[in-house]
Amino acid sequence: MPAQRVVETVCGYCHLNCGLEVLVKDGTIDKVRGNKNHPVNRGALCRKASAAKQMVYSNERLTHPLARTSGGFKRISWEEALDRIADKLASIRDQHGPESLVRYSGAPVTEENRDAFIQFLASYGSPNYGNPGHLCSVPRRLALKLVYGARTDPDYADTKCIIVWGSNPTESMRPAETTAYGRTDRVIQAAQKAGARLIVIDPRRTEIADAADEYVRINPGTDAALGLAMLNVILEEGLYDTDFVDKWTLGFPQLREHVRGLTPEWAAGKTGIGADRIASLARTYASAKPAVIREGNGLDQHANVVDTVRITGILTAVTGNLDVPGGNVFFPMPPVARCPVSDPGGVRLGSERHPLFPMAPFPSVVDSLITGEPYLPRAMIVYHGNPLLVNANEARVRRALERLEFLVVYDIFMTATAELADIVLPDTSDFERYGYQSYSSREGGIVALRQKAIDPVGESRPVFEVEHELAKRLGFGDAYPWASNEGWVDFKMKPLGITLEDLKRQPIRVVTPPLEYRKYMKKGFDTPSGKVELFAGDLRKFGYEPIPSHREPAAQPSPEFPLIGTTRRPGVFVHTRFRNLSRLREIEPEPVVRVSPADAGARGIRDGSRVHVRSPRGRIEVKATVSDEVGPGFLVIDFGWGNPGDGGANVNVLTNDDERDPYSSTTPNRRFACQLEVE
Ligand SMILES: Nc1nc2c(c(=O)[nH]1)N[C@H]1C(S)=C(S)[C@@H](COP(=O)(O)OP(=O)(O)OC[C@H]3O[C@@H](n4cnc5c(=O)[nH]c(N)nc54)[C@H](O)[C@@H]3O)O[C@H]1N2
Ligand SMILES: Nc1nc2c(c(=O)[nH]1)N[C@H]1C(S)=C(S)[C@@H](COP(=O)(O)OP(=O)(O)OC[C@H]3O[C@@H](n4cnc5c(=O)[nH]c(N)nc54)[C@H](O)[C@@H]3O)O[C@H]1N2
Ligand code: SF4
Ligand SMILES: [Mo]
Repeated sequence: MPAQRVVETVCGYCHLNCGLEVLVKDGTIDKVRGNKNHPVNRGALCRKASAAKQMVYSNERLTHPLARTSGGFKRISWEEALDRIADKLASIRDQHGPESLVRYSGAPVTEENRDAFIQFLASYGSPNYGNPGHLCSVPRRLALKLVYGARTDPDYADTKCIIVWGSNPTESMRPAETTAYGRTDRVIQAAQKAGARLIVIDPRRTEIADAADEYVRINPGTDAALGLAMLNVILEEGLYDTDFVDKWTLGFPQLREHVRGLTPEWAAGKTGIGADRIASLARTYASAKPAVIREGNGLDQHANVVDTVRITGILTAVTGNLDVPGGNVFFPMPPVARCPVSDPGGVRLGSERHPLFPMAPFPSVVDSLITGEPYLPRAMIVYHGNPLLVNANEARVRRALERLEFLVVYDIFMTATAELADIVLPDTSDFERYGYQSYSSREGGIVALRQKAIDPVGESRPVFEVEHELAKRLGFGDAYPWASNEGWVDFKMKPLGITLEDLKRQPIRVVTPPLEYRKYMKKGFDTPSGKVELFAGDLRKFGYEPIPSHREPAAQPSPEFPLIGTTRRPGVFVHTRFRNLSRLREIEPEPVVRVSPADAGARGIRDGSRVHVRSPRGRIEVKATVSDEVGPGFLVIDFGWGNPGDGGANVNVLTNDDERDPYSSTTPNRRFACQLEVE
């Protein structure tokens, strides 16, 4: 009889971290299915996870360390790889100082990824920790922290009105940042069925826009103008919550003065939305009580993101929708342990220009590599990320990465970034190692165990074991707080009073008291004044304005580049991943530019034509799809292509990294001027 077992675990392919059951037969994965007991997906399985077996056993997996030689990459042993990395990092530290090492990890889709090499970097002595955070969540979190102390998530269950603002939850499956509501692809529909009005604000008419009661097409990067004009209507017409504003906000008179002239007529020309429509949107949102705003990643990837989300946060607060049932709520999260690193000192790259950003923004790392100011980074460890393809202006990022003395890439597949590396390390997949995931919910903060279901494929090794091996070689292994992924889980669980063994017995646990509303009544808000800061006076110290504003995006149509391009995230993939899985590739075989019938007609472009898109930064070739999802004057191009062997063009060849958000260094990856041409 073959040995069979079912391993309860957590998917790590995207931020949802759904619960899975893995059927293991004779030590290999036989089948993956959704776990009915998991609070996120309740048994559902998406197309990506149903291709999990193909991913794990792909013959393109990295199965042993590789070193660059003049004749291409050559196989080396782990001993040699670890020794070479440690020797090089030791000599760089001695010659140039520890801050010359930069850590980049990808989107923190798992908590291993979030923590990977953080402890290592600080123990080594470098403050230069980064990821694509400047394009993803971190600017939104920073904005909401400035207004009311922390991020909120929508409390959909009892709401009357939902604004999906720059989010595409049908594809991203992400109706919030961390909250487990049940089957996430259905939460919003369920609220709608229960009577909530759904409004979607997006430059592209997405699937959820089609399902909405109201779709508002907006010119990308102009949401701050829309939000300010909504505030103008709400304040002028007295539609705000006077009691909350009086007791719990700071700077209402200044805000009122600030938005006085910012009328719907003022915003109409900027946003492309009619003035009447803006006024009615403001009235609908302010009078439907309670109401939620789901601020999504569509707001992040613009050069005015922080002020934009400060404005949406202010809308939530002044309408009395903050931390109330059916509003935007501070959900409880598990208080897991933080890495015990202390501040290693040194000047973090980008900190002079972006003093409030909690890490080294990648565009600032690129600047330093190009200019040598304030100093030249020498080495980079890339874990679970693909910085060459995902950052704006691929050509400049490539030039920057080529200036590194030493690049280590630790992935499960060969990537465009890994092709530039000196050493490539093979990681285990999510099914081959331990980890855990935190979630919030109405019932309380939740942790769930990611279990090792099978032995590592090839010679792949999990991250915390590798970190520890390097720490030992560099002389700081003794004090290291864990030596393996298992040790790391135990460490993180300590404040909860549980261990990995406890989690194995009960892999999904609610570990905090249930959600409470209006917590500010007891403890105020986590801002300098303890109130919601409509006017954040402390920002002056850092050279920022206390009240958020709209800034016109730099990319505007011109005779040479008359169109505005933005990007789409194809839901069957995750960023640059999975193009090598035939099951998914059948659904989305190649990157596409969506173009309006008017712009296609004017250029003689038909559905399926091969076209070139040209911007001031470069040119790519893609297939055209003629669609009224897109308004005239705009293009939507698929993001995530460009890895070796995928045959598709990277849209970030076209994007621009000159314009930056002053707080977060965010580049406008979702707005660039371009032209569409047939050969
Ligand atoms: N124009 C444009 N640019 C964008 C975006 C956009 O929408 N438009 N989106 C932005 C956003 S929101 C984000 S978050 C970033 C994403 O940026 P990244 O996170 O850097 O990109 P990914 O493609 O997710 O890279 C993840 C890498 O991890 C590898 N990987 C997968 N599983 C494992 C594992 O278990 N271990 C290890 N070691 N590696 C693994 C994959 O093979 C892949 O190479 O891109 C940003 N850039
Ligand atoms: N299948 C799948 N799931 C994923 C990912 C993936 O790559 N694939 N990526 C994960 C990651 S890292 C993230 S960050 C989340 C993101 O998940 P969400 O926050 O839901 O964001 P997106 O799915 O990128 O959708 C953003 C929407 O904003 C729109 N948009 C672009 N610019 C603007 C603008 O200026 N204003 C407004 N109002 N809208 C704008 C876009 O057209 C798009 O429809 O998804 C996660 N989940
Ligand atoms: S939605 Fe994301 S986390 Fe859930 S099964 Fe699919 S890829 Fe995995
Ligand atoms: Mo992201």
